[in-house]
Amino acid sequence: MKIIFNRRYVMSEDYRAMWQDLGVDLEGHDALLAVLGDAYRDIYLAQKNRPEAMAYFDFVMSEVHGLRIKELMDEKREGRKIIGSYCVFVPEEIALAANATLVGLCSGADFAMEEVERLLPRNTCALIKSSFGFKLAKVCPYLESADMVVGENTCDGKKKAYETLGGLVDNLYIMDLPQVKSAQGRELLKAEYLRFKDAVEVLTGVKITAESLRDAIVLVNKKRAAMHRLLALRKADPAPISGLDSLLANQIFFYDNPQRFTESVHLLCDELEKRVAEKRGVSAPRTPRILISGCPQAVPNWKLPMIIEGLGAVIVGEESCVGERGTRNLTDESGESVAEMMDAIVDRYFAVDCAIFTPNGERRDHIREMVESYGADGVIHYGLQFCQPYLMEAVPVENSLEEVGIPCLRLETDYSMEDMGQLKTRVEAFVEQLR
Ligand code: BJ8
Repeated sequence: MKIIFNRRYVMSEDYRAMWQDLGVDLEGHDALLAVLGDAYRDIYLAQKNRPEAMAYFDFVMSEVHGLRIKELMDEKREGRKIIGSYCVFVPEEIALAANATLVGLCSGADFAMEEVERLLPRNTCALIKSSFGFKLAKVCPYLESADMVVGENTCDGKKKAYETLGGLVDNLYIMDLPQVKSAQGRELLKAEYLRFKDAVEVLTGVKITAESLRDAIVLVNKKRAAMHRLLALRKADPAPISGLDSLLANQIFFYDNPQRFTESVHLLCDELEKRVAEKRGVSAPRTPRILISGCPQAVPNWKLPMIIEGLGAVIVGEESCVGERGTRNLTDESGESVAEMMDAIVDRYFAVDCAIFTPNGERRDHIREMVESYGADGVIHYGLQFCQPYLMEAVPVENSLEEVGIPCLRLETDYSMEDMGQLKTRVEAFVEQLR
């Protein structure tokens, strides 16, 4: 089978035997890839004036269930373990230091919804339902290849859903997470990261050393620093890259080989630097600039950016776990012992301002800082239907932005296309207001 995402790259191998070995349902998987390929062509490849260096990211997407899975299978044959995660609180540094690869698990599209709603209440957010849909339908080769799947006690929906997921996934590991940024909260996170370190060492049979942990910290820091460079370039007016393409880089951050990803982001940034110097952008100067804030947008959830940029605005930042909230801070590299480095990892992750924390004023501060530094004219708050943490925080976010005169549009949606018309109307009116 060949899957063609663009003219330059054609999936070169037949991966069906590999998918079959993993227990992937080929019929359902073909249907998923067909939808994904069509969406990618219509949304991504139809964009005008894309940086040449996006060809790499197009290639990764075209091979996201092919070559990348083959690479993971090759790693497994060499004795490496694969760990799947649903949340940015799962530290990649610990996995890498113990000879494991961490991958994000698909949760950005509706699949097998009838079966999902037999297990979960209808009023569960699309992200959780999607993770169940991919498992029930057996269409995610990442999930099927994972030696350990980490679920985290974040929102109520996730933590109760994982109780049910435990019956479907036999290698599910649950990580407890604090909900308050207190000394006790930090202690809980530290205890859980130490417990996770032990579990990963048991899984891989590899003891984490100061050297392996330092190498892993440096590697992940480099990946994040490359993203910081990309984010900084988006501050230019005209914006040198679309929000859709930047989101793609943020999404691929969770799947790709870390070194190769870092190099590819730097190559992209080299090209964007030239664009900025020449004042060349993806849209005209003074195009309305929008910051998206809220729930994560996992692959292939490109609905909202497609609408926003299709209406002539440009997205200049994502306050999201698939965005700046996920990549914001680096881990201190000065620790010498495993204990010191584990403390540095705890400090880095404890600063993530997910809406599951209470109170969570830091997130409001970060949104205002991002508006200022990216020169955003307005904020679109993206809440997934039934996501209590982010929908609850949407009102204080809007109020906080109003205080500094920044318009905010609160949207609530899911992964279906049924509300496209309504969303377009609301976003169009908002973009007009910003002009
Ligand atoms: S650190 S944002 S990745 S938990 S959309 S499942 S919150 S009901 S995804 Fe998240 Fe980790 Fe936080 Fe980030 Fe629940 Fe809301 Fe659904 Fe959500």
